Amino acid sequence: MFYNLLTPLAAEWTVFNVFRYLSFRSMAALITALVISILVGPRFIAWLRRLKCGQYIHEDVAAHASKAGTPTMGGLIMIFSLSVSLLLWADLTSIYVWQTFFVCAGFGLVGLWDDLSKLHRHKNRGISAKAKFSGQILVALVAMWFLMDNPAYSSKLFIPFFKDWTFDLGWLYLPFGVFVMVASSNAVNLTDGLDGLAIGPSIVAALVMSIFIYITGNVRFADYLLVPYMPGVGEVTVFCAAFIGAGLGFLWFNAYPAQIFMGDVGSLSIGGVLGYLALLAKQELVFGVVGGLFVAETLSVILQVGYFRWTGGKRIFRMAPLHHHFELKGVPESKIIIRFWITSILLGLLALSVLKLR
Ligand code: 57M
Repeated sequence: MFYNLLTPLAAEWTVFNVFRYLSFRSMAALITALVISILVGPRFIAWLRRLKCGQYIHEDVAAHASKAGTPTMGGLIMIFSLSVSLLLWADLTSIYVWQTFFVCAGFGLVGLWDDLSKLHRHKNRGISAKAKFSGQILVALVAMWFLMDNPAYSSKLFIPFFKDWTFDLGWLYLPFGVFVMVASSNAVNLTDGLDGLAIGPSIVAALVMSIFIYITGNVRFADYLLVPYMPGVGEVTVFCAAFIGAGLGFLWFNAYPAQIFMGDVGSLSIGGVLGYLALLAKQELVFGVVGGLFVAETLSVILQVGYFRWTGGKRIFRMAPLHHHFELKGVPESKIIIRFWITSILLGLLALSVLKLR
């Protein structure tokens, strides 16, 4: 809004030129979203407590018993503060910003549907896996239509570390893109099982993606770093910054010991939008590195279930996803969380090294 209202005044008062700069607006968006979530958090948590929107806790991991009744659906704090911050600081004529917001809100709605139905049903049972999956695929298909409708769209995959290697998926890019978003959404959901475990690596991934998005939208940087240029995409940096601010604000309350969980409304929207950002920045494969922690958590479930069926009852891990394995081995929750964060920071740095190592 400030961009649209105030930059026209720059001809008379040069000070308003500052609203043109992506860097300035991104910082402001981050701080605004952070402050809003910290301000609304306590009221929202108290309101959820009054409504008795507490989390059902499984009996299998004893250490979690004390978490019973912790309010869930904290993802709504993030989506609210992100929305207000975007309204203030983004260029509201940017189609890319609206499309990215649609993906975030669309996946969020599927998650909210699940969260709300869990409240009304017995023992944490939300909507059916089929309904959840269909909702995710629907949102992802619309997102793919946004991408493929763009004249600057490319169905090529850029192979990290090899500047001349590309792989054209052609029409297969459509199912591939849907897969990236839906898998990412579910992977963040699986990871969201300890305080701050999902939001920390999500903030790191958003930070890395914001750098790639900024470069993709800047003709000089894109050319210099051999990244495909997409005019106008740079504005999504403001979205990423607001997302990071909202995530940090949520972490304020979700940090161990958590006062609130993000719920599916948080995990599905975060995962879905991170996948979309990777497609937008044409960093689909690099995203596998940035989100390596989410990949590892998902793989642990696939391996565990596969091995269990194959051997007729044996397990590789004490329990999947991976964080439960460490919990059951007696590693304290806060240690697992911080170690997973450190791993995700390392993976983020590794992904960024792709920029120059070609
Ligand atoms: C949701 N939800 C958390 C909270 C959060 C196929 C199978 C691997 C699926 C998996 C599963 O259901 N995963 C998806 C995980 C739950 O958190 C809520 O859910 C939202 C995210 N969707 O925002 O609202 C619990 O996680 C804990 N939590 C925190 N802090 C947080 O900030 O402590 C969450 C956020 C909360 C709280 O205790 O109640 C969850 O884990 O349920 N299923 C599992 O992960 C189960 N694993 C399992 O059955 N493994 C088997 C096979 C199937 C692979 C095996 O290894 O043999 C475990 N889930 C739990 N206990 N809770 C089993 C043990």
